[in-house]
Amino acid sequence: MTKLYNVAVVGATGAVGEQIILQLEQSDLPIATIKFLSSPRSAGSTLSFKGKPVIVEEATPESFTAIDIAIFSAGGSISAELAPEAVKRGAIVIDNTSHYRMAEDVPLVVPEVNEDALRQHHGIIANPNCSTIQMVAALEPIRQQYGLKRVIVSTYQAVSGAGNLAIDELYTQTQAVLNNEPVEATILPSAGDKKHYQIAFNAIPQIDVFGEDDYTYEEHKMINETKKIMGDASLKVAATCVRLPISRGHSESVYFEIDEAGVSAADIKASLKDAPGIVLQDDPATQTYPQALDCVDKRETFVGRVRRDLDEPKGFHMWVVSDNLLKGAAWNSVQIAERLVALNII
Ligand code: NAP
Ligand code: 3JN
Repeated sequence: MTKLYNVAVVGATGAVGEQIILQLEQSDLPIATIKFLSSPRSAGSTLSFKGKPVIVEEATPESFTAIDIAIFSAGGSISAELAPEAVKRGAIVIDNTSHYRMAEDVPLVVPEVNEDALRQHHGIIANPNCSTIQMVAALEPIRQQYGLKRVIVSTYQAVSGAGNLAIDELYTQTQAVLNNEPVEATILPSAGDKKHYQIAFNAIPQIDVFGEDDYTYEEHKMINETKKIMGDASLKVAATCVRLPISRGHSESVYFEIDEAGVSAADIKASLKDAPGIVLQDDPATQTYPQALDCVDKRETFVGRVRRDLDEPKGFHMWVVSDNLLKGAAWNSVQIAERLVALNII
């Protein structure tokens, strides 16, 4: 008989949590019961799952009694406090925050790239940062065929990556600008930082706060997580992360250098064409390339504008687009849960 699982979603009322619920509804995961958890602010409100109402509960250690799979997306401090409580009670945690990503005994997984790492888990599995996920998904088929030496990425990130309040801020500011009214900024670029800037009709080269080396944490996440997922500490990675007034869908300009010589852009496109989770959209003659607007609600990572660098024969450029709330967060998490079941790891 098929085993059924008791599933909890922590942060169910958030931008990522809402999408986790939708992905679970569409998933093949055999679910016995579902529990939606939040802070006391949303506890008592009603969400729905597969057409049935579910009352949101406050997340506490006891919430995880009899839970098999707990998907967390309520921020790092909540995962720090409650993920060990969930594990203690027998659950496998799939954590969307950065809290455990670089911990040695925690697998950091994008199934298309390093699914085998799931076998090494000790209760917690980390979901990488959204910008990292779509980039490594696109680079992996190329790396498998031609090796990978260096990556330089610039991101064009949607506001939904910063949560529901940031989406509200973009819409409110846009309306204010169009109505010729004063604009208020309280969330972006980073709710926790000292200054806030208008995102409407702007481009802000800061995502998360700055580290001591003048890179932002988002940039550090991309650099460190890419090396960990690809299992290559010597891979050279540099990142510049930028927020744009787009509600959903992260885009990335990715420059990469491969090991092998004599590889053409057509070869790179061929390795992407049938790669898992990748859709190649690349035809300059018909102005075909991935766009943020088209990726919304899709699980795949879209790649286009593949071309060889004009000066560096082992260097290539590509444009990588994905729904940051799906492959970047909710779908990758639910996909991990599905793979745990398929691989008999749970
Ligand atoms: P959001 O829209 O602001 O939602 C935050 C969620 O966390 C809400 O459900 C909120 O519940 C809940 N929460 C807040 N404080 C809590 C507490 N003390 N106990 C339990 N739940 C609490 O944020 P979001 O965009 O969904 O992001 C949530 C987290 O997911 C982020 O902090 C980040 O760590 C992670 N994330 C990961 C990625 C990725 O790249 N994989 C992308 C975006 C976000 P209330 O409704 O009660 O406030
Ligand atoms: O801003 C984005 O586009 C992605 C943001 C992700 C994020 C937001 C708040 C906290 C993270 C993350 O997943 O890295 C975190 C965090 O957990 O550190």
